[in-house]
Amino acid sequence: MRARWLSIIGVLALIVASCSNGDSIDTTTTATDVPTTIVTNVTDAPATTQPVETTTTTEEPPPPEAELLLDVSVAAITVDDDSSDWDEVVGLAMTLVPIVDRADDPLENMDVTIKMAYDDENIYALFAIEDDYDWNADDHNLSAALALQFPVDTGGPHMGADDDEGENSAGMVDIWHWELDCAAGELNGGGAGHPAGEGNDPGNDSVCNMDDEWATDAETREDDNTATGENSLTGVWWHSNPVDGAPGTWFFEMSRPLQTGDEQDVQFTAGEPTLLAVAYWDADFGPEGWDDSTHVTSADQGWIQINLR
Ligand SMILES: [Ca+2]
Ligand SMILES: [Ca+2]
Ligand SMILES: [Ca+2]
Ligand SMILES: [Ca+2]
Repeated sequence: MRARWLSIIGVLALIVASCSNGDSIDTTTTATDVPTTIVTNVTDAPATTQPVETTTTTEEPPPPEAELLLDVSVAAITVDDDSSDWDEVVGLAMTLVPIVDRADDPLENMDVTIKMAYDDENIYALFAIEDDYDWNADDHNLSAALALQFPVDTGGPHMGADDDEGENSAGMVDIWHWELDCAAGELNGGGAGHPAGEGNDPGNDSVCNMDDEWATDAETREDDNTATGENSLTGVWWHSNPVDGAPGTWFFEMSRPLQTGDEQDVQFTAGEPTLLAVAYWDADFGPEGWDDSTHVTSADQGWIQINLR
């Protein structure tokens, strides 16, 4: 499963790199018009029946970095199939947009709320996206899929590649990459004690496919497979209305130690900001489910700056 996603990360990396450089968006990698940015902070749980209140900002393209802010505060979070522990956590609500525009593909903007929190040991994330329920136990392309990316070196100018071919690396990103091979409510990831797969790469969750990865450019995306790699990234997913095709909200709840000591991971420290980009694959993005290029992302709107208070 590793190779087929290379092009996705490459495109996302290129888009982020392009935005971070302050250049206009490369029309070879995104023909999608960037819509007006829709961002708001919300405190309600994402599953609420209340519509998310939105505020419309400028029609100008946002400047690179720091336009999207997500405050991360201390909270008591348990990774399970319950989001009530996030009720008091302020989130970032935004619209993810298709990274490519192919007229024959049913890609649409999608609304997401991202929350993060931490305690003495761990960082936590809750990704809640409005999308109908599709899950297939035998083919994860017919289910939802998710990726979170964090640049490992936030002091660098950007991550990914700085050329259209994606060959010149401009820095490493840490990737939490989740394709849904296990059912709702099950504990996914290395923290669930799943054995490594694919040549025993330690970052590869061979059971549920919640992998701890890294990338430096479009052609280099791997599981965290050093001998000293720390890959206890753990998560549980569920849906508010798990009936085939029924509208509702997908929830992805995740945690990982703040400090892993793994050079292929971002390290989180209170008081120090870092950056985030997210991507989501919808099973309805193609007749046989999503494919490499069919996804929505935050990258066109620049990095999300996450601030551990
Ligand atoms: Ca929970
Ligand atoms: Ca859908
Ligand atoms: Ca790792
Ligand atoms: Ca990693």
